[in-house]
Amino acid sequence: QRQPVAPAAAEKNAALLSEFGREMQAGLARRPRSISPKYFYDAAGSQLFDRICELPEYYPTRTELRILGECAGEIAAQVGPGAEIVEFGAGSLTKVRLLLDALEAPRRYLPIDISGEHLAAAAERLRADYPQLAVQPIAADYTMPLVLPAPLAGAGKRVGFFPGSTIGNFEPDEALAFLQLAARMLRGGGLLIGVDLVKDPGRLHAAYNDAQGVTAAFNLNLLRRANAELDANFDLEGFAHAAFYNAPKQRIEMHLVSRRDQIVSLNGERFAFEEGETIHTEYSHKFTVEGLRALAVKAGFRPGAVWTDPERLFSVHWLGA
Ligand code: AVI
Repeated sequence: QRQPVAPAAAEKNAALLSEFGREMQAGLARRPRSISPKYFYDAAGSQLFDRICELPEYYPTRTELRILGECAGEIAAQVGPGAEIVEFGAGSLTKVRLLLDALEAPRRYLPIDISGEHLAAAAERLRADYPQLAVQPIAADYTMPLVLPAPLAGAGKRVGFFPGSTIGNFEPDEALAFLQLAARMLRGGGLLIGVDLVKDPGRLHAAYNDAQGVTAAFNLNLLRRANAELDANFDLEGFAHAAFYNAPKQRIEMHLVSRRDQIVSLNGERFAFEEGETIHTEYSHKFTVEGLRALAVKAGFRPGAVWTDPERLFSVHWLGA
């Protein structure tokens, strides 16, 4: 049960809270309880995610890198010379290096990421390694409309890069909205997108329930972050990581499950949890090749080549804009 606070105090508190605080408060108040996966990625969460990418059970990262490496020649032929690469949610700018190494004389790289400081530092390192490339970081939320700088004179195609199957973390309507935005931004060029494929549920279950418990720590980090940044008192031992494959919806669902009846306070508000009650923290949608292509058509793209690994675990698509 949500215990109301006096309206004046609630208003003042809401004004003082960060976006994370407001969303956490609203997420705990609604049923079913939920919070956006974007709040996983503070410094500790980003480090845990990097560890997930190295786990033996978590196949997406290494499989995508393998596809990008092995199909680099064909991808480069599709993209053409002098391209301008726009990366959505660029992070540490690591995967793009594989692409840059394969392409013929890429002209400019425009990485977009919400975390401006981290992006600026990563851009500096990239400049040092690719002195011929113009690197122009853009600190912004890439799910919002934004105006890109005008193309450089004589540049080739404008090509979006969206690896890692991050599209799977969006709700279906958000995924369509993002692709529509990208199609408009990249008109005349294309999008290179990495997408995790529907597969044996056992394989998916293992990838999100690793033996070392890193994914569990990643999920629970959300509560640790709430304790550190918001005035919250989650008992991390009082919640368990749960991840399962929802076959009809073609998605992994991650939740935090209350291990017992308990009351948590956040910014002066008290939230009662019954044993077994959950907070939904992430969807990770999986796609068929045909399903992704159909979604891309709906968004205004012309699907082109698709590259996969021999086990068909993961796919990289060229979508003409
Ligand atoms: C970032 N994203 C594509 C990852 C995924 O697989 O959905 C996040 C993740 N969640 C748990 N493990 C990895």
